[in-house]
Amino acid sequence: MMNLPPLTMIVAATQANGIGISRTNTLPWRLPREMAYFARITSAAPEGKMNAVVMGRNTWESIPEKFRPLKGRWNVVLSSREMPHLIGIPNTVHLASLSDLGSVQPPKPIYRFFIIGGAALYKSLISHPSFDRILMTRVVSPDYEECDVFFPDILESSEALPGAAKQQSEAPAPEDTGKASQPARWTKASHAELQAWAAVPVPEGIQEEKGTKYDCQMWVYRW
Ligand code: FOL
Repeated sequence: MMNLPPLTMIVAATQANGIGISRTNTLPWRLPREMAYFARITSAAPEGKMNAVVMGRNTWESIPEKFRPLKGRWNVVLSSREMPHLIGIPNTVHLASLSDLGSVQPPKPIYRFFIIGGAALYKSLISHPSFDRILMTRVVSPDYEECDVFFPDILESSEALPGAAKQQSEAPAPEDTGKASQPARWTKASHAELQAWAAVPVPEGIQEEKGTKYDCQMWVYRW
């Protein structure tokens, strides 16, 4: 049996959490350097190990055929539907649920599990006990108002707190006792912490590609 290690969601989202366009089943933008960052960070693993990229059916179908399966990574496609066309594709497995991971053997020991979307899969894993990290590329501008697929509201309450990035959300209110009134525990890591965790180059500060501005962030759930 395979014991589930920590789960990291990776996503690029607008400030309104827009991540995609349903009609075309595509990302709202084409950002080659941002995509290269996605490929780099999801691929980086120590010698003898590999990472898993876990995705839903729509996300699998959205990846251009020439990039499928995502190379150098174990591609895990979750869907309750049958996906007979996935049988025999190297480094690729179809499962009905993450809890079925124990019934399959990865090509190499898995170093990290990256949840790469889409919206339905992200939403289904919000309360998963092993989910504790989000690599969020925040698309600052433009707004991409054509988005109609959204990342769930996980960080909103944390972002709204003054000094969320400085982890001041840890400080409880004076008369605060019960768990229900605990402050948000999602805290934004520093660039240095993201860089150290990634072990590959991470763009620092606001990036710009073809008029789109974005910021590569890491958020961690701290107990
Ligand atoms: N996270 C981030 N930060 N950016 C994204 O674009 C992103 N996209 C998805 C999930 N998390 C993300 C899901 N969509 C490919 C295409 C779509 C996709 C994820 C990956 C893809 O083709 N990736 C290739 C690189 C292709 C290239 O270099 O243009 C890969 O090898 O990873």
